[in-house]
Order: sequence, then C-alpha cells, then structure tokens
Amino acid sequence: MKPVNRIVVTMTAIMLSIAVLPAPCVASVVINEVELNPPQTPGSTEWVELYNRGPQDVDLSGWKVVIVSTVPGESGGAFSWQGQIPIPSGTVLQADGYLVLVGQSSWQHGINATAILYDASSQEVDNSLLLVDSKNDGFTWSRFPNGKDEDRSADWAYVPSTRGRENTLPIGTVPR
Ligand SMILES: [Ca+2]
Ligand SMILES: [Ca+2]
Repeated sequence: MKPVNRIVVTMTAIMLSIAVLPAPCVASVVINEVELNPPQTPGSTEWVELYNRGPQDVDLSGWKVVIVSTVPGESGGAFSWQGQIPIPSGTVLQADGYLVLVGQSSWQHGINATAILYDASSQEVDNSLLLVDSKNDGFTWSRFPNGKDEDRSADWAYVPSTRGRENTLPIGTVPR
C-alpha cells in the first residue's frame, strides 16, 4: 500500500471509531424521588434524589435542580416561586448511583411544584411533572418502579421515602 493510501485508510479508521463512540449519557440521569413536604422536624428540608440508571458515570459539574411552584390565587392571579439547588463542581454520579440534593429549610412547596434537572449547558435533562404533596409526612413522590421514565404521571407513586437508595415498597404497603 502506498504511504498516502495508508494514511487515508488510517484516517478513515480513526473517523469510523470516533463515529461509533457512544454519545454522553446525559439522559441516563433522572429525577427519581422528590420530597416537597417533609415531616415537621427541626432542620427538615425539601429534597430531590437523582439516579443514574445508565452504564457510565456522569460528571454533574455545573448541573442544577430547580424547584418551580405556581399556586393559583383566589383573584385569578398566581403565586410563582422557584428555588435552585446547584450541584458542586467535581460531583460525579456513578452508574446505578444515587445523589440527594437538599433545599433550604425555609422552602415549603407541597402544592403544584415541579423539580427540573438542568445540565451544565442549561439544557433540561429531566423533570418530575407537576406534583402535589399535601401531607407533611415521610411519604414522597417516587419513580416506581425505580428509575421508570416514560414522561407520564403513571411513572410516579406516592410512597414511603427511600431517600438516597432504590425506590422500593415495604412489604404490605401500597402507594397512596
Ligand atoms: Ca412528604
Ligand atoms: Ca429513592
């Protein structure tokens, strides 16, 4: 093979190998569990659990979760609020791993709230749909089965909290 042809073949092989490399597993990270109305104990906060259901670790540097709440008012207007939970630089979510992001203790948004996950480019990665958690107890909205994401309300169940771990149901309990 002439040297020029060898270079062309080599370049083609490199380009093909680049083409088949998997895309970044951005969509593998989901909002897996949301506590919008925690039990009334000192220091309790709203929190959001992320789950990496993909096969690769994902660098979450620059990512954030935003909780948005809009409550209609009696006069026709609406009260709208949002709070941000930035994810510290250098945070890596391992494959099949969980990460709990904690809001501020003053936050309390059990009615009509949505948790939204953004990547470092401010692109939306996932959202929780619109949630109502009117009871300040240990129940949370959780993807059920764990990690299920078909962009439907049926992805979610109101069940006892499994903060920082797989969403499972204790034997004998049923979703509310
Ligand atoms: Ca709760
Ligand atoms: Ca969980």
